[in-house]
Amino acid sequence: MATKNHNLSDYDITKVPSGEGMKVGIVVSEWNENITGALLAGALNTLKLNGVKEEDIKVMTVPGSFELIYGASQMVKTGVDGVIAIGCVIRGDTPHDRYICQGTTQGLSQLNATQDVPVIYGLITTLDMQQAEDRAGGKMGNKGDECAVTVIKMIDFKRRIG
Ligand code: DLZ
Repeated sequence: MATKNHNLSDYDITKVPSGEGMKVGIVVSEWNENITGALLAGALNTLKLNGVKEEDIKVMTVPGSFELIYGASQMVKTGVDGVIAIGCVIRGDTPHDRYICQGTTQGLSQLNATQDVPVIYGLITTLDMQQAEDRAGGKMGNKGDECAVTVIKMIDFKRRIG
C-alpha cells in the first residue's frame, strides 16, 4: 500500500534482468506535459540504466490519456517487446476526470490481457498537481522509473515462460 512520503520507485537493480536486446515502445500523453515529460525522462533513464539501447526505444505522443488506449494498441503492432503507457489525470471540478481514468484504465487493462506483449500502466491519477509532482521525480519517486523496471521484468517473464 502507498504510504506518505515514501519513494515508491525504489528498486533493487540486482533483481532487474538485463534489458539488452529488448525493444520498448513508450506512448506519452501531452496533457499535463510538465508531469508526463518528467515521467518519460524517468522511464528513459531507467531503461538505459538497465541495458535497453536508445535505438531500441520508440517514443510516440498522443493528445490525452484517453488516447493512450489507441496509441498503445498501435504500438504493440510495431514489433516492440513491451509498451509503457504514460499519462497524468488530475482531479477537476466535474466527474470528467473519473470517466477518463476509468476508460483509460479499462482500455489498457484489456490490451495488457489480450495482446502478445505486455502493456505497462504508467497513468498517474491524482487529486492535485502537487501529488502529481511528488510522483514525477519528487518525494514519492518517479512512476516512470517503476514502469521501466516493470516492462523489463515482464518482457523477461514472457521470454522465460516461452
Ligand atoms: C479532457 C481532459 C481532461 C478534462 N483532463 C485530462 C487530464 O487530466 N489528463 C489527461 O491526460 N487528459 C485529460 N483530458 C483529455 C482526454 O484524455 C482526451 O484527450 C479527450 O477527452 C479527447 O478524447
